[in-house]
Amino acid sequence: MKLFIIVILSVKICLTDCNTINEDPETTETTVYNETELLEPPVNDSEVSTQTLYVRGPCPYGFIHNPNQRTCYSLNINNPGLTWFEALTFCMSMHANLVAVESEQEQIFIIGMIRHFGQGHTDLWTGGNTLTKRGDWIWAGGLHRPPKRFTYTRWDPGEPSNSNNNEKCVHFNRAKSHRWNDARCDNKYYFICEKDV
Ligand SMILES: [Ca+2]
Ligand SMILES: [Ca+2]
Repeated sequence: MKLFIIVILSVKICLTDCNTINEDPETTETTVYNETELLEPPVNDSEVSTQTLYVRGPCPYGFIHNPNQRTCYSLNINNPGLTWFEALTFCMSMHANLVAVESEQEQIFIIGMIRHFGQGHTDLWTGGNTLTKRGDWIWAGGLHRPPKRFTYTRWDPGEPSNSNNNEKCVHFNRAKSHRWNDARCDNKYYFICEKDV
């Protein structure tokens, strides 16, 4: 029990200071999902927090473990938000990438994580973009992974809209239960970094 409390405290502390990386893998984890409820728009934060416990697991200090995807996330919710390129650069500075959402389970997990930490009212960048010459939708590559085409999508109905032919980057849209929207890459949002275990 003491170890579990320490893990949770570590995650919360990171929300204000995520720059310290600690490779110590010693943690415990307990995760319970209620996928049906997490897909419904929107659930309140207290419901989510009773269903899923977010822990560091084998992830570096400041990251949250998603055991089903063998990956780790860092919520970056300090003011001010960053442009998509700034966010990507920040994640790479943490030896991570902007998040790639590659399954329904991953979308559900991330939505729950956003709401659990009280950030359900914010937009957050993903690594999704269509900045290549071919115009495919891809997840940004980086230090440890190549760019990858989308194999799963959770667009909000009517998206991607590419309004004014100037929406090339993908964010979790707070107004639409964090389904995806393409937006101007120079908008400033919070963001989620991802690092594989
Ligand atoms: Ca991922
Ligand atoms: Ca759009």
